[in-house]
Amino acid sequence: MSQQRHVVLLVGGVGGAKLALGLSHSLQADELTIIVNTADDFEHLGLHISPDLDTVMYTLAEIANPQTGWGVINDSYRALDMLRRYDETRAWFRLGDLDLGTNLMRTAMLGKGLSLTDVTRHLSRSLGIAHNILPMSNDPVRTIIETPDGDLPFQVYFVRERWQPIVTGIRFDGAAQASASAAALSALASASLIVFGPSNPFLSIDPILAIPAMRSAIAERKVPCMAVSPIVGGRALKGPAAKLMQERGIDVSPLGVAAHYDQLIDGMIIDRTDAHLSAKIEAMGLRTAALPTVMRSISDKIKLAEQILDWVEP
Ligand code: FO1
Repeated sequence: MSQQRHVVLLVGGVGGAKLALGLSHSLQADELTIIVNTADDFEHLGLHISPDLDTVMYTLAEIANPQTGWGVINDSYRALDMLRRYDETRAWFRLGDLDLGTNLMRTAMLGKGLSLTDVTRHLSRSLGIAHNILPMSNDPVRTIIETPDGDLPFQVYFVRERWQPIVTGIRFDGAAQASASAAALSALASASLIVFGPSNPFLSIDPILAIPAMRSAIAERKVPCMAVSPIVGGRALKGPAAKLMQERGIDVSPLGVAAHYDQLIDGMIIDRTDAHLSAKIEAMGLRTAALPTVMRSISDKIKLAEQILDWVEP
């Protein structure tokens, strides 16, 4: 009996969310589960903010800001403008008025003792999303960026300092003690395919893998695990992935990404620009396909999703 198709996609922010949208158009609700990094989460202005969960949710609801990839399309910033009059040192994180609604609701529901998994299910279902968006854990995990001038909380590094500080180390405080969410583990147990989205390996995928039960679920997988390279032509499409690789002396190419994931993946999808690297990736024992991985339009996202599914399950 052929196993029920169930793709489990691990993602962080914008890049991974685009592939999630493409896959959500090709797969039924019970055929796709998206496990999202929550180590970017932070308490800000008394709110629990989950940037990657919201980026995936807004993207699947097709209300994400198309310019930035995060936040809500056509949002206004009147609350932020008022806040700035009282304390401009806390206005660096641009939280829009509609986005505020999401974060107010999440904070209120968490305050009533609901889990981040239950909160995310309520928010995503309320936005009409049928597919399952799951936090990697219901426990707090926080990315800390180590720099020559001291430690920075993730959003301070990424947003306030525009990821310019030199990174000497990355920690995921709380990961070793965090439990993978039961829903995420059961999704992995019933997966027919695991995909690491085109997200930052060090800041989006690694925090998920830093949770012991997550890493072992993937290390002991019985199905293929494929990574989509977030590096195209020696550059990251968005964010600090290439800069982090340079700072760590890692080859800024899909080869460097493949080496980083090591035994946790069985194959890698690279961009056509990097097709010349296929033989070297295969020499690492990985299956590889060179596809158009740069997603601008919705049809790019759907086409990439369909090509990945055809390649893995012909
Ligand atoms: N990223 C920025 O570069 N500048 C911002 O002002 C900003 C605000 C923001 C508000 C809500 C939200 O969900 C995400 C936001 N992001 C912003 C993106 C966020 O910092 C990153 O998407 C993730 O943390 C990394 O993927």
